[in-house]
Amino acid sequence: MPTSVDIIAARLFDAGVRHAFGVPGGEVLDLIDALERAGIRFVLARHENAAGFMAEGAWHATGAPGVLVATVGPGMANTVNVTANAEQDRVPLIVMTGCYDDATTLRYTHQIFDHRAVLGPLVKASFEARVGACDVMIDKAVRLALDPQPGPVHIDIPIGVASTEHSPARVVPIAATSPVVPANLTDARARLSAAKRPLIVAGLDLLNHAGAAQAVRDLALAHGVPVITTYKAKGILAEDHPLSLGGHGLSPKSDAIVLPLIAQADFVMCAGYDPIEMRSGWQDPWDAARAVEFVSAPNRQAMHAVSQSWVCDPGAGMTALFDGATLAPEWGAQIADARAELQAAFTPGEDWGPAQALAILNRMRPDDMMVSVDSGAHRILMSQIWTCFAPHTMIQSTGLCTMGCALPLAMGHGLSSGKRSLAMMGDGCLDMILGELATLRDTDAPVICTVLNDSSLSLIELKQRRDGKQNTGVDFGATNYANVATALGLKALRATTAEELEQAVAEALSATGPVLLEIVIPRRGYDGLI
Ligand SMILES: Cc1ncc(C[n+]2csc(CCOP(=O)(O)OP(=O)(O)O)c2C)c(N)n1
Repeated sequence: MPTSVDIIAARLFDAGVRHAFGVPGGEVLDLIDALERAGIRFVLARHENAAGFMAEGAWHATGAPGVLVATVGPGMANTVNVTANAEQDRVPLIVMTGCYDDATTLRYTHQIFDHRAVLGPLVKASFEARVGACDVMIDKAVRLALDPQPGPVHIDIPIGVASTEHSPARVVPIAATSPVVPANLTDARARLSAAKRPLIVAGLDLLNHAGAAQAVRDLALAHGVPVITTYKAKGILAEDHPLSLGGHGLSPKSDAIVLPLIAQADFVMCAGYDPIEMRSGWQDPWDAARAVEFVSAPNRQAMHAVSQSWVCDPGAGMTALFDGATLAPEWGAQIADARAELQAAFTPGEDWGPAQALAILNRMRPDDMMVSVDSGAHRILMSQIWTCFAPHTMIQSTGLCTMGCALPLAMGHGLSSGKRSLAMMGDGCLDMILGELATLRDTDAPVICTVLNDSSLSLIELKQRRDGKQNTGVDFGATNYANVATALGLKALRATTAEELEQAVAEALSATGPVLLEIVIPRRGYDGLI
């Protein structure tokens, strides 16, 4: 007879899960044991938050929900940031925490607080595992996490429930929902056909529906419609294509080029566009009368307005909208001009600094290499400089914008896909999760962990200086990250000039195991760049 955790583990395996990430405690040992028995490898991280990002990386690689395991009390408390991230960044993360049985909590208080109340506001649902219904619960958790817009689900597993044997209650899993083709498209179709300057604004919802990104790309190419994406949707149309205007959302410098263009569009089609990624400059970027949208979840935000909004698979919605369309866009040279302006705005100057470093990496890495990027000035610059040739090739925290995500994202991705990936971090971000370099060593994940070392929280320092405030709490002492990595037993490379970086990148790319690549850049190097 299986135990509760055997049932949970078997159902997660059926859902495609092959890795779970976390930090153990006595309260989750049964669960970890069951996961391993079911064929789900448990990966020990150094912090639960990083483990959650590894789980997200695994989801990006496989499409199966991410699984994070944390123990009672402090372990659970460490999951808050990554659970908030999963809510903001639409990640199907299943957070499983160990807890005490009801009878125990009536008198025992050590490490005990209400896990479900803590995570409640952040998750789609929080379950407590019950004997006799674990299969029903885990099926619900998987479906809720994945459909229709992904998000986190929490499961608290009391110790006594975990080890209780019982037979499964229900074998048939809950069916995934099928795409719905929207109706009432007559007016929008007429407006599309009459449009002279149509524009597609593509967002992250497109990535979560099978074939949707490809459908929108094919429509744009077939009808000659230019595409702007958010950072998460970068690569839906290869960014070297003449119709691609690249990814946007956080750079005032790039916004100054694309927002005026959007204002001139006479028909804006928002395809899976979720403004949770966008900075405040993206409030009302178009005239509502000239815009329509296809979204996974009802538009309850007030960042932008549209004349018609359909809740559906945005790929199916866009395909239905274009059905029978004959377009003759008349953008003239405007798109090519905007592309040239964007290119010029983010082409590095002569001086050694972050733009030059990122441009070298962008030029030398393989086109299909998955890259993750952390939060800070480096992320904004990289999102503008990096050329994505396909969707899902650049991952980052774009809703919550939390620090400390890039290395674990790349590790989870690399461990699941077996493919070499690149993590790009600021030094403040790496400092936050330095212990995960030990996880990188232990897992042997095929990751090049790159750190831009300028001894500063540059994004915040820039804002502080711009606002005329005193320099405080943003600069810190110099760390030699290559030495740290060497001490941990990792292969380490260090570059302080463009020439050294070219050599280091070539060496890092030819290695197979994990590498730490430290790039030393001057402080205040982001001035004027983003
Ligand atoms: C967990 C968390 N704490 C604080 C912030 C605010 N914040 C955003 S970017 C940033 C600086 C990041 O510094 P670094 O990693 O050195 O990157 P840089 O800005 O220098 O590129 C800070 C503190 C955040 N986004 N997340």
